[in-house]
Amino acid sequence: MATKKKQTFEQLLDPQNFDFSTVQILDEKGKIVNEDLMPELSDEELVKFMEDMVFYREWYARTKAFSRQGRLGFVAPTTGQEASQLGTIAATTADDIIFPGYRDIPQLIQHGLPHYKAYLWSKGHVLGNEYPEDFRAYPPQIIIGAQYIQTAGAALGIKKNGRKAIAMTWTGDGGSSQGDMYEGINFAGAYKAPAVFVIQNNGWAISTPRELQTAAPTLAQKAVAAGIPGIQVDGMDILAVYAVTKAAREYAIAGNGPVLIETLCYRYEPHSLSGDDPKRYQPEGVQEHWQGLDPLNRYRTFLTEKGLWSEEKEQEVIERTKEVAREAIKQAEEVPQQKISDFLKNMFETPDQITQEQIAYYEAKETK
Ligand SMILES: Cc1ncc(C[n+]2csc(CCOP(=O)(O)OP(=O)(O)O)c2C)c(N)n1
Ligand SMILES: [Mg+2]
Repeated sequence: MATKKKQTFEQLLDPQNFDFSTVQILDEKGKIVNEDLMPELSDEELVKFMEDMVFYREWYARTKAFSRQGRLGFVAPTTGQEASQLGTIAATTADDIIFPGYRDIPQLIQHGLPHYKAYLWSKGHVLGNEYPEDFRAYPPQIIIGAQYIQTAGAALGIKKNGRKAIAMTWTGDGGSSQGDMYEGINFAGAYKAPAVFVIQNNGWAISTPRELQTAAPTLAQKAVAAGIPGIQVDGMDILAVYAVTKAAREYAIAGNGPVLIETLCYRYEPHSLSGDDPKRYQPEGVQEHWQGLDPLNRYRTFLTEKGLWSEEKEQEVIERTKEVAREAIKQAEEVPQQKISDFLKNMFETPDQITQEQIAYYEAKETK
């Protein structure tokens, strides 16, 4: 998968670089294969990556169990995408504004969203979308690709305010076919707005394979037409994802404009827990292929060989995660159920006539 050619960040961040071979630092066997791009990280920081990946694999397992018990609403599986999600968000700071998609709940929580709010959002509760004033994030976007436009605008705002920060967003391989994605990167490129655009290419948009999204050999090369750098990275390698995103952030903050990053990854589970069956649209053997590239397995080998990880440590993280998830669902369930009228009141700042009529109708019903 990875290139054997020597890569430097200078070359990768050159808008005229038309070599989109995959950046990899840690291979599937847990060996460092690209020492030159290795980020400078302390042992604690290296361990934190593993803790985070173990945490979100277990968090998803808990979330799935709550969903199966009928206690949640919409849930988009994240298993398999840990390195892609956590490596990108790890390169941001609290000053950056993030625009996640519906699958990007881990990034939101890492950025500061209280865990129980993630569950309120899943339940469709309006309070799941209500964030503290100083929390620089937008609720998960459902309209595929729309977050790219919002990110371009927010990044221009950051530039105009002279802040040293970026706006960052994620969409999928499916989202990379949407007009919004092209408009977003084009606008941000023209205004040299400090944005980092991520395409998490997990191979499918529900049941539509990546091959039917575009004839382009990579999604990273879509950056070329916008005149901005595009980088394809092994999305199962947290070190590479982090290193590339960090370099992109620095490039954007230095005033050079946005960067597009494609992370090659895979989701082990269905598109959502609402019913699709990947066996009906994914060829046999695909799951096994990607399991051989698993982000946790390779990183566990790497850390264990360095004497920084053990089974006991992993078990500790899993137990802590179960506790956090139990507390989060409890807190979410303690929040009074939302009334239909409250939901409608949140549709518009000034409700139109039809919405006003509906609010009156439901208020009358609710007071009976
Ligand atoms: C504009 C728009 N069109 C269609 C949909 C329905 N839809 C929801 S998820 C999805 C697939 C998106 O796939 P991808 O961008 O690859 O992200 P992934 O779910 O694989 O992470 C579609 C078509 C939508 N939400 N918004
Ligand atoms: Mg996809």
